[in-house]
Amino acid sequence: MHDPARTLVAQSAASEFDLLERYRAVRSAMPALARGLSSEDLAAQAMPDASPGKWHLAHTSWFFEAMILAAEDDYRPVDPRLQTLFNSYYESLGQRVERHERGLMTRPCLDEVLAYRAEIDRRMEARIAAGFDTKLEHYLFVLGMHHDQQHQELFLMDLLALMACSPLDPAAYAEEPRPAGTRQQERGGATRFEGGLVEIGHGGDDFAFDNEGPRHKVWLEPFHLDHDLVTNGQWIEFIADGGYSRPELWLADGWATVKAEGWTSPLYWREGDNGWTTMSLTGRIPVNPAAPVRHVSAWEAEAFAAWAGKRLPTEAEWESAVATAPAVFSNLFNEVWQHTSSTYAPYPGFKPTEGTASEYNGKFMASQRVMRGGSFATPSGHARRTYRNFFHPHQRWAFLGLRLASDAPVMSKPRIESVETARFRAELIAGLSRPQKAVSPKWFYDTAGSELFEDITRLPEYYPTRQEAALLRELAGDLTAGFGDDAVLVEFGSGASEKTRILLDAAPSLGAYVPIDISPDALNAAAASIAEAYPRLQVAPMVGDFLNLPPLPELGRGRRIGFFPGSTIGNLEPDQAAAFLANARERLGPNALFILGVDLVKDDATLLAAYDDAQGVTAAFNKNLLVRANRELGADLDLGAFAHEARWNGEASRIEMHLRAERDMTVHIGSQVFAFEAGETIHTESSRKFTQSSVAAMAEAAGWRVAEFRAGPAPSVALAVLA
Ligand code: SAH
Ligand code: AVI
Repeated sequence: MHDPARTLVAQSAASEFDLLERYRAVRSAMPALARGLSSEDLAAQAMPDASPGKWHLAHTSWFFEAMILAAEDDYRPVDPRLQTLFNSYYESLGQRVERHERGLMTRPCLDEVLAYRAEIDRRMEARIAAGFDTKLEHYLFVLGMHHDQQHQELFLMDLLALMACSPLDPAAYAEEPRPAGTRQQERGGATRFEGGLVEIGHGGDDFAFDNEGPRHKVWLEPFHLDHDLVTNGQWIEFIADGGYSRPELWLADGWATVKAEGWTSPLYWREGDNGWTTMSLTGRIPVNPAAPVRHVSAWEAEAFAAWAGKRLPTEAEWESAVATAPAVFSNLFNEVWQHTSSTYAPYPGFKPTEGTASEYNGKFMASQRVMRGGSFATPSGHARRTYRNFFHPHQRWAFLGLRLASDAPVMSKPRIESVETARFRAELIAGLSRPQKAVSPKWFYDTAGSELFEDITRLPEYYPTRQEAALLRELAGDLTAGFGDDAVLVEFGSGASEKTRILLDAAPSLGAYVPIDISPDALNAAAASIAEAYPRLQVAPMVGDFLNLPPLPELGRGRRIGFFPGSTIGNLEPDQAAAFLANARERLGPNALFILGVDLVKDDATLLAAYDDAQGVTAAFNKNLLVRANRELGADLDLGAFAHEARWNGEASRIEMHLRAERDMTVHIGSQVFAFEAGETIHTESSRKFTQSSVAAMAEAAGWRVAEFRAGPAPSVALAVLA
């Protein structure tokens, strides 16, 4: 592959000997390409855009004479006539033969041109030996060598165009000249580049054409750039899909060109009985589907990109991507120049080279397109990543192809993870690392989870909420009788605070209400709604984990009443429940009361139905854990690969909810990987079912006394008053 570090001009520091060696190497290349071609091959001109080989041999010599040698005092031209004949486009150097007439110059003949070339080389070698006095002289010398190299590629392009004019499909060479090296393997895929404010263009002291600078800043939105070039095989699909007959794929000027030129395939392609063939420097050959497509214009490249649902990269995207990750791409510099969507324009602050060479690039900066990279025919060491090649958008005789880009979705700014999310991440990772994968049910309750729970409370199968609310209504008078004035009601896992209203209605002298819940949205909505319905009540919601209770706010003068309905205590492990009750007793202070709602042991069928309802709401509630992990932690849990399961565990007297893996799989949370075997479960919730004595044992272990225990009708739940 091309090595950008090996450009010609580490030469400012190079010795005279190195310069001479380099000069000779560069100058020997074109005569080597001409060897074996006939003088007729080298004299004819295929079309106005192309030049005869003889002209390239002469013009590249003329360049050294006009730019360097002619600057000497009393310079005597090798042959004054050649000054005009081989001036390409330099207005300041007077008359010239128009480009389209270059093929008409039968004189000087090839031998004379080669003699001219030899004389220029003799003079240049003497000039090199004398040394270059100024930076500009040195620059022009190196420019002359790069100019020669550019024409080496043009020589091959123009020669191919000429060979393609013959119905005999002649081979210019036995083997394709590939100074840029062999083709690399395709890699597949694309890399995402973040873009932002990047710098492109040439800076520094090594050689570059004037059009490559100055280095400057460009803003890029995130983009993808394909690793590989578009292949002939892909182009054949494009053709087969009507690529050349669907105006909607083409830019207007491109479509006009397609119609005017009658394009139906890349330049040189022909369809025969044995499929597509193309013209190459080794004659007519079958189109190799695996090889990068060649000889497509910018118009065609644009249409192909539109067909492929992608786009051409801008030249800044191309350069920035190649500077960032050169190793991910195949064939950057050694197959085809790659079309960009950028029009050829001066970079901000562009300054042409001083003097005659100011006409080298700058005056073409209109109506052309930029191509990047390099082709198989580009001399080794000639191209670099800041190199700007340019052609008109309809031109396609150059070795032009394409590499596609696309817009990359803007990723939301990395959010600083909330403490709560960090805990969820840590607990889920720890829980999935256990032999029996398990996670606390408290992580069910994000906004969606809290809403799903409210849906559960209205299910026909889910009796606990209805039964408990009925019992509360029945007992409200008794329960609130001992509250006294200005009491503070502290509710744990308050959720929607619906049951609370039953107590609040029965205790109008209550001073304050402190709902505590881990689900902020549910808590705040409930608190606001209670505050509105009970304007005299002070409402002080606390977001957080009731297993980690902070000191309660100093509100009201009366006693504190703990309220823990819904059998949420059954969702705690027995030791957690005991610790919670003990801690709550401490936080509530002396003389506190505690109203505890529990679900009671009953027949399995009733229990199982309550946790595996016909509508699948409980299943959705259970799976919300996965939804939340995917959204909040960026996990990749496949929702379809897990099934909701409810089990009665008689030994532990609890209903268990699990998420069962339906197949072997691996799951990622950040950098962590977890393997699941089919049938393996995540234990997501236990819902313990109590008896009067198990409630008493639990309460007493935490220092409470059961002052009252009232069970309701079947399916029964119970309310215990602890003191
Ligand atoms: N008390 C209501 C809601 C019960 S649902 C009722 O009886 O209908 C359980 C509630 O407890 C949910 O709102 C959930 O967000 C909350 N919760 C669960 N674990 C929690 C914890 N460790 N800390 C604080 N709140 C929790
Ligand atoms: C909140 N908690 C008491 C409910 C229960 O019954 O254990 C949560 C629940 N899980 C499934 N359905 C409802």
